[in-house]
Amino acid sequence: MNKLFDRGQVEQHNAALSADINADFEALGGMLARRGQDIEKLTALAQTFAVALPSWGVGTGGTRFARFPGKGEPRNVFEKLDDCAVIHRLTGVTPAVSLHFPWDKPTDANELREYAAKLGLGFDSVNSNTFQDQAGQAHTYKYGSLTAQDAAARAQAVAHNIECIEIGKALGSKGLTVWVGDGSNFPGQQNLRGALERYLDSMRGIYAALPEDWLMYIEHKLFEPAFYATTIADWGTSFACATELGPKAKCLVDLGHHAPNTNIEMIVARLAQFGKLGGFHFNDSKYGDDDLDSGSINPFQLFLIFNELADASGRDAAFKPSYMLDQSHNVTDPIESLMNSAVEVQRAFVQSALVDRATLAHYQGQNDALQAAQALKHAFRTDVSPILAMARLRSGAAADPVACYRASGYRMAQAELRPARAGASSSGIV
Ligand code: AOS
Ligand code: ZN
Ligand code: ZN
Ligand code: ZN
Repeated sequence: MNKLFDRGQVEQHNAALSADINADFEALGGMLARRGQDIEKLTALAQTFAVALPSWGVGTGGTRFARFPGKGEPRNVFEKLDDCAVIHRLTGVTPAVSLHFPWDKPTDANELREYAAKLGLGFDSVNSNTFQDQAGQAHTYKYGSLTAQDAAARAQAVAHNIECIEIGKALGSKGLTVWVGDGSNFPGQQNLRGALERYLDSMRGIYAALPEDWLMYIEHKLFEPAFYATTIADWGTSFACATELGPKAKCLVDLGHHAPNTNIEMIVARLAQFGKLGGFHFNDSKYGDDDLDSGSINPFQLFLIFNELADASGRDAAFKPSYMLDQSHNVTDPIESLMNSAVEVQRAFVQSALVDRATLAHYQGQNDALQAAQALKHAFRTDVSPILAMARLRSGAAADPVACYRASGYRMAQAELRPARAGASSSGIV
């Protein structure tokens, strides 16, 4: 597949744009220098940024109503990796892929690992799936998985998670993300405390199977598919469970998994303060778990989250939560959406580095609310696009990833190579 993105093609694209990028970079560099900021340092910082790709994100998503397949969708895990490699080739910021089992279960983990390595990709944390039944499965998850009343269903869910760890070990992953849809749809349907006790009991079994250098990420979500009470609904429950389980258990924040208007950056600050912030599923949303492209609805919120992360890194250099995209692309080419989204998250990261923390602290100390807010806005309003483009040029990625991708004809070529299957559908659940 990489034939479409050989060196020559990207180099040609970059050559055509580099004079403009250099000019913009110089102009921004001059402006930042007057503010006491070094554009070279910021560009080097931008080049350190990485965010993992969700294997399920490269297929077209859907809703509970319908899924409208796109052209040339990947049909298996190898083709998903091919698409992820294109994203990394053109953005330079997505070197790892997060797999979801059993959707991506390899017949031969070594073969998959080698295939990924040849594409220049590694594997991020692996995800278990006990939110749907698989063909031939002995016990149903209709009434829950890790919290099910049925001990056999719980044992099956625990065993599946342990199997995910085993596959992940063979692939070189270092973490397991556990999101369960368990909960209830009616008041009285479940004993609320009993469900959480069963969850903890199941999670202890999974935790015991974690290798020394692995982390377990607990992903909470307010509602859906359980519409009355979700067992792991909020960061408080997630924090309590991670604390109960031990140091290898951390909390994962998916940006779409909160009640509307929740102050997510404050959750980030709290979890970081108590050493339990494990990582993120980046996306954007207007109403619920919309899984829209990162930065497409509320880029200021994304910036404020990164502002908290910059504060946390300033306090502890070892602080390094894991970053991943978790999105559903229903009306766009998933490769384009993922490229844009990775760049939007990188943008927020660089903008947060522009915040003059001493000035901010000064205004905070003076209770100068107006100027403190302006200190943040000043950074947020700065267009760092030339820094991002220069970082890509220097990393050998594409100056304008979407333009380069469109010019390549990759999607149309895949449409030929990967004809749609009748009734084709990927999960559509994200
Ligand atoms: C579900 O809403 C979550 O965001 C999970 O991260 C899930 O495992 C993933 O989106 C794939 O469905
Ligand atoms: Zn998620
Ligand atoms: Zn989501
Ligand atoms: Zn979600």
